[in-house]
Amino acid sequence: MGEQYGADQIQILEGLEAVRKRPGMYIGSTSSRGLHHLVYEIVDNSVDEALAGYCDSIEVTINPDNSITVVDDGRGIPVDIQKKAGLPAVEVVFTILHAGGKFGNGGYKVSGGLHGVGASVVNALSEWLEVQVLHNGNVYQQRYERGKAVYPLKIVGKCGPNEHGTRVTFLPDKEIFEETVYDYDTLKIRLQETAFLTKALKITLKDEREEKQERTFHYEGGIREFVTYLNKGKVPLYDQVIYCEGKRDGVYVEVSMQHNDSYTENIYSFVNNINTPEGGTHLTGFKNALTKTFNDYARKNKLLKENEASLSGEDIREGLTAIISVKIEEPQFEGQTKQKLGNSEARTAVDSIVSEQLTYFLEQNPPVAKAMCEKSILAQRARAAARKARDLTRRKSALDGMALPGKLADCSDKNPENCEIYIVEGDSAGGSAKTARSRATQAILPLRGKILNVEKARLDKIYANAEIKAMITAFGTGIHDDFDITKLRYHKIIIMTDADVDGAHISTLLLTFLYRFMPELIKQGYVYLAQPPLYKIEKNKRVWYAYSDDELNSILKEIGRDNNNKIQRYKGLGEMDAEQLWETTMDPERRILLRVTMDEETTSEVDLTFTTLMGDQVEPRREFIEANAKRVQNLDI
Ligand code: TSJ
Repeated sequence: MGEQYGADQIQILEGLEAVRKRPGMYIGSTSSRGLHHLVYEIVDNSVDEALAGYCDSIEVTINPDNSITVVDDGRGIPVDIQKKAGLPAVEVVFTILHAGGKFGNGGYKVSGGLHGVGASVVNALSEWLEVQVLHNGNVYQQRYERGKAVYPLKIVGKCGPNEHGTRVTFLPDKEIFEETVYDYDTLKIRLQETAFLTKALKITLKDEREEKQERTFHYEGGIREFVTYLNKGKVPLYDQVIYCEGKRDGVYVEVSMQHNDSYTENIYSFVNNINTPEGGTHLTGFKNALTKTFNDYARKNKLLKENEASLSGEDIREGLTAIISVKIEEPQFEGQTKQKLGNSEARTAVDSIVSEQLTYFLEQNPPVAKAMCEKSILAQRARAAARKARDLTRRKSALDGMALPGKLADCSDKNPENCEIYIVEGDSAGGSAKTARSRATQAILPLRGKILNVEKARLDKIYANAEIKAMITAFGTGIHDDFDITKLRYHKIIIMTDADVDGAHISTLLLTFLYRFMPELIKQGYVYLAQPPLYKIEKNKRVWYAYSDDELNSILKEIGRDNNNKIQRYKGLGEMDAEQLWETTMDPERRILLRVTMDEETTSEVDLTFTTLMGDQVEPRREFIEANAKRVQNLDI
């Protein structure tokens, strides 16, 4: 150490030491999620450079040792000495903990969401990190280990006089992260989303580990293509993707939308490329503008008669896929999780830009306006019918004191925390489950026949469906505006279906219903999938169960593969007697449950998971099941 370490340097080390002591404070968690967050933190800097207009392409590589390399063709992080710190700017970027957004000037910053903490945090949490900057014909380089510079910034070579850019490689520290293996698909989803949101930016993802793969995302149409992508596998109501763009009061606004023939609304909002699942002023501005503009147009053009009621926002948004993307210099986030945009100028900017441009679009495209109007009017009628049905059941339950469905075998314990409900496919499996269960805490609800696909049915039909009504009354929470999670009667809702393709399909239908109508149940972790075994192996009167082919093979390897074991392949729950069902799938001491979770940061992909599976076109559905079979098995336990 010695004298060259002044007060500034000591402060630097203390800053990064704090990050290593409490990493969760800076990147949310040290799980797989935090690990992937490191990549986004670095890539976001290159995206900022693209938004400033100086970078066209970004390349992200997962190296064989699970280190990550990010290269861009931007101006290169400045290398000149920054007066205040007395260090090259690039060294400041990597070694001084920033509040964020202080470095550089003007422009929109991708930071500002929950984290957005920057390069120094990534550096502090990496075993080592190397940066190279191409600038003025020189290649500058510096290396850090656990946040500390190994040598001062130096020139290691020459480059062309017009070459420029930044390259960063880092290896996440195994002392910090519980998981240090990168998942290609997780990075792919996020980078694709970033490419959609940053028109014309080219992003390449390469996997250089054993299973080599590579994808490039490059969308000249930006969020227009995002909407087309989200509507893939559905039937659009008209060909055009409606697009509005403009700038007002320092807010840059982009909106794209297109209806499909389904009944659900898929709107995603972003601020500076960060997903805002809780919406905020930008989303409110959009909804206001759409409702008002559309009703005005419909009245003016006699699509709605004078004596007819105006269309509600919900009616107009039925089957709508839309992206709202705003860029703003100083976003203010509100709400419990600080994910809701609060800037009021974003509301007025989106409202005025969408109102003006949508009015023009509708006037130019009367057939589109007509199709939208007809769909909205049908939605309005279905909503009225559904309201009537709901009022009726509400009144009924008030009179009867909440009649539980007849098929439900309820548990005796009345404390929801102790209680679980098994939703079981088919009457015969339901019968075994009723015999097998632990009566005090386990309730069984058998479901008969096909489960309604809520993606393909209007509200009135959904409320009239017997299986759906049974679930709603059994859960006790109510639905829609009446939903109240504190009334939930079971803290585990367990879907139990056959371990085959049909069973998986039924699970998906049930999950789709829960996701669309009671998303809080999933968000708060109350929903589970039971895991029945695939095989039973018997040898010398001893029994083993295997839940996968891998497990079967390892059991056979252990006990010896010979003619004396009788292996039974379970085709369905119905093949197990009550005792077997209890032992393998229902006994809380021995069973495996998969908790269903959703990643809020890439909500659009969760949605796609459900809609692709449920959509009309068969081909994308099969593609999806094949591509995700592996992942579905890896759901959190
Ligand atoms: F910060 C970082 F290390 F995470 C990082 C930054 C990582 C990578 C892969 C790229 C970058 C980065 C930074 N790419 N481009 C830039 N640009 C600047 O830092 C920059 C360059 C010039 C000027 C200027 O005003 O001349 C300003 C800035 C912010």
